[in-house]
Amino acid sequence: MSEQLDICMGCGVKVQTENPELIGYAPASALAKEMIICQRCFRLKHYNEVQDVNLTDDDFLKILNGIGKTDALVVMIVDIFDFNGSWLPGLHRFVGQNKVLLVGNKVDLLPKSVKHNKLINWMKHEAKQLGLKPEEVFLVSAARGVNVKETAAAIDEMRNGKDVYVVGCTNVGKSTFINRIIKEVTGEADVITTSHFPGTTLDIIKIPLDDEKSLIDSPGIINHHQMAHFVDKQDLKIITPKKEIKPKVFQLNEGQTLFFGGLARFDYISGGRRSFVCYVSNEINIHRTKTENAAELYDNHVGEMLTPPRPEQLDSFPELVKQEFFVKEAKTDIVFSGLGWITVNEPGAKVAAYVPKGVQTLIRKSLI
Ligand SMILES: Nc1nc2c(ncn2[C@@H]2O[C@H](COP(=O)(O)OP(=O)(O)OP(=O)(O)O)[C@@H](O)[C@H]2O)c(=O)[nH]1
Ligand SMILES: [Mg+2]
Repeated sequence: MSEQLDICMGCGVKVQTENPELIGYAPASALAKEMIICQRCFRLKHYNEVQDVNLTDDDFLKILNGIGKTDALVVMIVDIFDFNGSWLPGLHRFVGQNKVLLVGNKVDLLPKSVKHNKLINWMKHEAKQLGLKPEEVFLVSAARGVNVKETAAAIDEMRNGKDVYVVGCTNVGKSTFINRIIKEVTGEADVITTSHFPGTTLDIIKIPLDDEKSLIDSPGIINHHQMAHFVDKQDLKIITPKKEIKPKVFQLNEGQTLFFGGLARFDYISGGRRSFVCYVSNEINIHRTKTENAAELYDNHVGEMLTPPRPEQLDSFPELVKQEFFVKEAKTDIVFSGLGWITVNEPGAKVAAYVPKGVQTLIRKSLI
């Protein structure tokens, strides 16, 4: 890795020693080290503090656009907890003729009872709906090392002596996945900087393979409709599940409402008494109330009883907007992009989902 002397090993940016305010800054003394990391990566690694950067969506898209011109294998990673929200729309435009493998990461967040084969079939089905036909689909936990070795072996076989680009939207775990592979091969841990903040990797990072080719990490594309972009750094920790989600079951009558903190609202409109299974971070409080009182409750208590957001965030927090859904089929999910979903087991329910303006809601075939 010493040939990339002026590139930060943690995030991929060109290192400069002139301006501490700009990306890539490292003190001159750092250049003497074999592996250089920039000040931003240093702070992320050691203090878990993020320095904002002035890169735009276009900068990241340009990097991805280059892939179509190369002869490579493309590995697209999605966050299985936010499958739709972390999907990279228009991937086929970036990849050109190159083959694509799809990897669902963070499987450790789903209940252990979930059958991996079923979930892989579900991913194939959803990928097809979204216009992508991957050669293969894998399910891993990069953080816990579940199935990474097997997936890496399959990648190595399928790349056919070519470079491998790992792509995906921000925060899906691309760098964690590559770090895990590096660890398996060299024993060295946490080579690339990872963090729970979106936008950690800033440029491509080439990890040499044993045949002059590279395993290439890339900066994540920012999907602006993900909940992560509507909460601040502190609340991001609360909404991001860190361990296996414990589903919470609610028996609701028509005319009842659930609040997910103050971030989202779910109304059960009609369809008889029935159960709803909620999959959200264990740290989010779910509050049940009557729909007729819900708007007033929200106005009076958002930021305190209904939190996150916290009171100091309220000024910049968007209003909740409503979308109605009718559940036509058994086992359907109502998805609050980036926050989680509610599974409805029986058809015939009319419901409404509310999320901050700009966040996506959708209805899908149940993932579990
Ligand atoms: N629960 C869980 N969290 C994971 C897993 N893999 C990665 N993460 C977490 O997801 C967050 C993002 O990980 P990164 O590897 O930095 O994601 P990235 O795709 O490289 O993000 P960008 O560089 O911003 O595009 C970190 O907080 C990781 O710890 C996993 O398998 N399970
Ligand atoms: Mg990264």
